[in-house]
Amino acid sequence: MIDFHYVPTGNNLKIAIALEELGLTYRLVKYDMYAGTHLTPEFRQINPNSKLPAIVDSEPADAGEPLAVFESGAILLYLTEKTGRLLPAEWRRRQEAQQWLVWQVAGLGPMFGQANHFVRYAPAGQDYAVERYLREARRLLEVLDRRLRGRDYLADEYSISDIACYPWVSGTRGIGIEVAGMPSLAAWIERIRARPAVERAVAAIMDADRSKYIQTRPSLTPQEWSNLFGDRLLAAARDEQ
Ligand SMILES: N[C@@H](CCC(=O)N[C@@H](CS)C(=O)NCC(=O)O)C(=O)O
Repeated sequence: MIDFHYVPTGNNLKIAIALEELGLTYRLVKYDMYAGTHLTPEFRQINPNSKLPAIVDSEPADAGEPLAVFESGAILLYLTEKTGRLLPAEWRRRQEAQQWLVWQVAGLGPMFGQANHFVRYAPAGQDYAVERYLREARRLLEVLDRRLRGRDYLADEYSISDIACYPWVSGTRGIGIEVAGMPSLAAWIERIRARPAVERAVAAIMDADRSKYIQTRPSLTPQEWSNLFGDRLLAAARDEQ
């Protein structure tokens, strides 16, 4: 049994998709970032970085104590190692899949995260930051489109690198980026969207609360702002609450 600690956002959808693709049994443990339910000492035992997703596997490979894993890329790698699936068996392709996975977690994820922050949450008037991150997000999409020309998947066969990229890339309209001019990317998005496991994953975690995380300029209470971006988040990193 795997406990899947999550909020209904893109980084978490990666893990839901992988769990569904792999047919693993999991239990959902939901958090509310606005209310700060992830900023507890108990959750820091699972993820010292206080971010979602995280998993706890009660049947790890060494048959030892339950094992907690955080960081979406590490969780995806953990699940492939556990099952021997979703990473190409062929050596050269596997290198490619791993490279695109790291590209997502180290590049596309943080850049889209900042684009999302400045478009949705920052006070109006931050034009330089908005333009900087949207331009970079668009550049990364162009890189993906070029990679996918003549290919169905990033490493030719469907793998965790596709799963890692899909959630952010399929939701760009919300921050004002259209993929219509990137035909290979648009076709790849539809190919993945149509997978039954992807549909099940979306149904499992992207519930009505999803809308909370894709609002533009939500009016946050001081407490919510503190939980999301302010002192309460910092205090959790210091283990002060
Ligand atoms: N690099 C992390 C990013 C995780 C992340 O930023 N998660 C967001 C939700 S999508 C979060 O937990 N935010 C809570 C917070 O910042 O307090 C990963 O890939 O797992």
